[in-house]
Order: sequence, then structure tokens, then C-alpha cells
Amino acid sequence: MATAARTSLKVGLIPGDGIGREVIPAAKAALLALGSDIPKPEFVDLLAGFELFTRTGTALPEETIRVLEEECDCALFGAVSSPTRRVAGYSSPIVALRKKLDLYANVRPVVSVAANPEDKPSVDLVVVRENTECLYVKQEELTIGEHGKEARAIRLITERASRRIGQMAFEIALGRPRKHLTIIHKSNVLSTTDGLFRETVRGVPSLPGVNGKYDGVEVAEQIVDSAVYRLFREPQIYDVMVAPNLYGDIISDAAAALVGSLGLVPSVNAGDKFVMGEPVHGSAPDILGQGIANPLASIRSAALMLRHLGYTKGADRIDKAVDEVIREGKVLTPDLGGKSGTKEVVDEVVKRI
Ligand code: GGG
Repeated sequence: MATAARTSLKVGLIPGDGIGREVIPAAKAALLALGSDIPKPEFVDLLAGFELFTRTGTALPEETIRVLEEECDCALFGAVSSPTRRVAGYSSPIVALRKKLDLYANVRPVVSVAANPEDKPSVDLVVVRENTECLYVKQEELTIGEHGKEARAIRLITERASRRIGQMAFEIALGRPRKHLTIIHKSNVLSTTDGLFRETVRGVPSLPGVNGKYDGVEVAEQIVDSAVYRLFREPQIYDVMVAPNLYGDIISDAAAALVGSLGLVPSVNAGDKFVMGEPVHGSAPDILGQGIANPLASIRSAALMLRHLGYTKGADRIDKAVDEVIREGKVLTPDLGGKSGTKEVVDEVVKRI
């Protein structure tokens, strides 16, 4: 995505539910602290979420989509707390937003912070999750069969979506020192759906126009269950992992455990025309309102969004400040064993930016 000729950067802010509303202001503060290293940020507050649905009957207002599409250069989304039961008329706004804006890739870097800045992190991988299909097409039905209720869900895997997530994963792998890509699937059981995903991603280097570009990328593959096992035993074997939507969602949350907290892991939802940062964590109703939500995943999501837009200097400054705060270990939220609140952590990061 080109950075050229922007004098300002219009950022849509969609806090959503729960601690999303506590951590999105942290990302905003980090962007404001960058001064002239990025185009002057302008923010527009936008609505979405389950809480909004309970008040208004709408989880994702048309106006939110319109402003994102027509006015914003990028966006930051906090979290959403969809209920685990079916609620008539409600559908997850984040799932819908990813589809409506065609944000087909969810890129989730999981990186530990080494005690010494000169040392390599012990975990340094990127989960590239397909963001628009798989079971998240949400075509479920409940019928009554011979033995009672029967629930079914469609799992959609298309060649187009697998190809473009594959291309994104190869690009990301190509830009990393190890240039290693693992395709995650379960095609020993789901040979039609996961088989298509696997074959399509494997076929990316042979697509017309690629012309050997990805020759330097080493490709491996792994069945999803054994991938999770190996992720916990030997995370260093992974560099870039590409997965269908559901596996990618689960693997990236699991990988967060390797770096200390879900509160540290950022993501971007990326398409060809738009990018939206989003912390991997959810709305955490258990700690809502206590002022102790970890703001670092949200702040890092702002950095990742900038990186995706080509503002590397600004992104580096934010990531360096976050790394220093974690490394020093004096001002951390309770999920990382600290005693500080959200505000103190934000102030500490901003001071270092
Ligand atoms: N920021 C990630 C997030 O909100 N995770 C929770 C999640 O995926 N929720 C889906 C939903 O509630 O619809």
C-alpha cells in the first residue's frame, strides 16, 4: 500500500465492546506521540459491537462501513463480545467488517522480547490467517432428524481465497530472514476442503507472472493438530504459518501463550486497499472497568498498521518503546505479572516513543 503524497492519515477508531474501549485510546496516544514521523493523524470515532446491538438493534451500522470505505485511510478495531448463544438478528460485526472491506488476511506476528536487545527472540513467527471464509461464512442450520436435533455448518474453502492468502503468506515469508513457510491443514481427513487449500497455496510459486519470485522460500506443511503440539514443543521451527480461518484463529491465540500474554499480540486485517489493526485479544469482560487491561497489543497493532502502510520509521519507534517497557519489566499490567494499570503502561510507552 503506497504512502505517497499523504499529508494526513485518517484513522477510523472502532473500540467495540469491553476492554476494546480501554485499549483503543492507547493506540491513538501512540500514533499521536510519533509527531512528524507519520502524516498528521486524524481520528474518527465509529460504532460497532454487541453492546451497540443491545441498545440499538444494529451491531454494524451502515454509517460505520461508509465512513471506513469513503473517508478513512486505515482503522483500528478493539474487540467484540458476541454471545455464545444464538441471538435473533445479531451477527458478529468483526466477521462482517472483514468481509465487507475485503480484508482477506489476518496477519498475526507472535514475537517474544529477548532479555538482551542484541539477542534473537526465542519465538518469532507470523500466523497468516485466511479471514473471509472457512466456517466463518456462518451458514449453519438446525434440523430435526430421526434422533433429535441435528446442527450443520458449511465450511467454504475457495481457490480464489486460498490463492490470495497464499500469495500474501509467500510475500511475508520472502521479506523475512528465514524465508520459511508452513501450510497448516487437515487434509488427511478433510481432503476436499483442506486439500484445496493445501494444493492452492502450494501452487502459488507456479502461478503465471510469479516467474521464480518465491524460489527462495522453503515450503513445509503440517497437519493442524501436530502443528499445535510442535508449536508448544519447538516454536523455533516456525517462521510463517498460513492457515484457513478457524485453524489460524486458534493457532494464533495458542501461540500468544508462548510470549507471555494474549495482551501482547497484535494483528492487522489486510486487503489490497485497506488495513485495520486489531489486538488479538477479545473483550475480556472479567477485567472490564478495572483499568488493568494490557494496552500493548493494541499499541502494537497501531505499529503493524503503520508498517503495512509503509510508515516503517513510525512503526519501529512504537515497537522499540513497547519492547523496552516489557524488557525493563517495571511498568506492566497484571497479566504480565506487573502491578500497573493501563494508563501507567500507556504513559510509559508514550514517554519512550
Ligand atoms: N480483537 C479480537 C476479538 O475481539 N476477539 C474476540 C472475537 O473474535 N470475537 C468474535 C465475536 O465476538 O464476534
